[in-house]
Amino acid sequence: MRVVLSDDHRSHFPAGELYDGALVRPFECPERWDHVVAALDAAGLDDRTAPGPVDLDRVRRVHDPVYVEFLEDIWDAWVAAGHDGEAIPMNFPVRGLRDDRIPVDPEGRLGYHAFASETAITAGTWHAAQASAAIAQTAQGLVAGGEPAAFALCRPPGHHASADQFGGYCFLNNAAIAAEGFLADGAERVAVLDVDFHHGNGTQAIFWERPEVLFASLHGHPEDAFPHFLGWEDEVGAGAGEGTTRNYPMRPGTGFDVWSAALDDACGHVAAHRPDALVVSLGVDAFEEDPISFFRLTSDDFSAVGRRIGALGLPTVFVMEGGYAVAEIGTNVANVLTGHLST
Ligand code: SP5
Ligand code: ZN
Repeated sequence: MRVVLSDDHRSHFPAGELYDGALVRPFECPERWDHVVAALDAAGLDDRTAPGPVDLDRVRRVHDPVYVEFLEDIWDAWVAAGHDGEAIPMNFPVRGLRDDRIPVDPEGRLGYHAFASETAITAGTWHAAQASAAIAQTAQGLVAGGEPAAFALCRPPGHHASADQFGGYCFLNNAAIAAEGFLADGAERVAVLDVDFHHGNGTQAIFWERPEVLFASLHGHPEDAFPHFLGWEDEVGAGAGEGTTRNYPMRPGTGFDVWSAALDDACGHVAAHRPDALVVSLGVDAFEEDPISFFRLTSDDFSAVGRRIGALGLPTVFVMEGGYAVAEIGTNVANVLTGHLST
């Protein structure tokens, strides 16, 4: 399997994540990438490719141009306004406030384009976010060109980012960018299967009314888990896209018996959609030892996840999302990929 990766992710590493009432070292840290690379080495997944330059025109098929411009210039605007610290959004156009005006002040712009406060923007964030999107684009291009599967080792992750909002450690929605890439390259239908512990709210919102893109997500129930305000089972899409969104919210303590039954059901919907390509939002935070999540998948279970996805027999791009048990993240990712290769 081709693996697309680059070192550019290191330019994004905020000093602080707002967590438990304090600024802590972010869970989404550069060593996650190092551990994945080491485990890919150990598993013999050594067919490495560097990404090409990011295609921002294609990024704008997913993201609002005003949002792309925001990501591009917010750090400089923040610094120019006299701020010393990292750019952290703090207030938002929620119930009772207006969202039809974009503020000029950087603090207001940050809040307008964010849905959560844990994620800081720093000097190197835009560089890393673009590089991460480029990795997804390159992996998608390889699979569109005939490779059976590719792994996009994206960092920062993407599935929480909507057309015009960041948060949940995500800025550009790499999986959605890959899915749109397949459509731009001639695919008629695409599926996005999101196995990250958290609901892929950004991806769901992006494809909500899109009949050609099936989105299916397995995740912690919104009554119990971030992002808290999306991911119920009754969310199935709207308009022409009604029926092409599927949600599998699950409760604290969920183990592989229940989780894999949901995966089977989701895979059934993927197969019924008859997609030309599959994008997997591959977070491994459903792992039993993940520090911020509550499912109970073991490292061996991740091999079975790869085999189940491989049984679909579809051209597949795996896009790295979350996973915060840093010591085991590599093993869990490699297990999915080698499980997939074994089919
Ligand atoms: C890509 C991805 O996995 N993003 C996840 C972002 C989660 N951010 C908020 C985490 C809040 C966690 N609260 C957990 C309490 C555990 N006791
Ligand atoms: Zn996650």
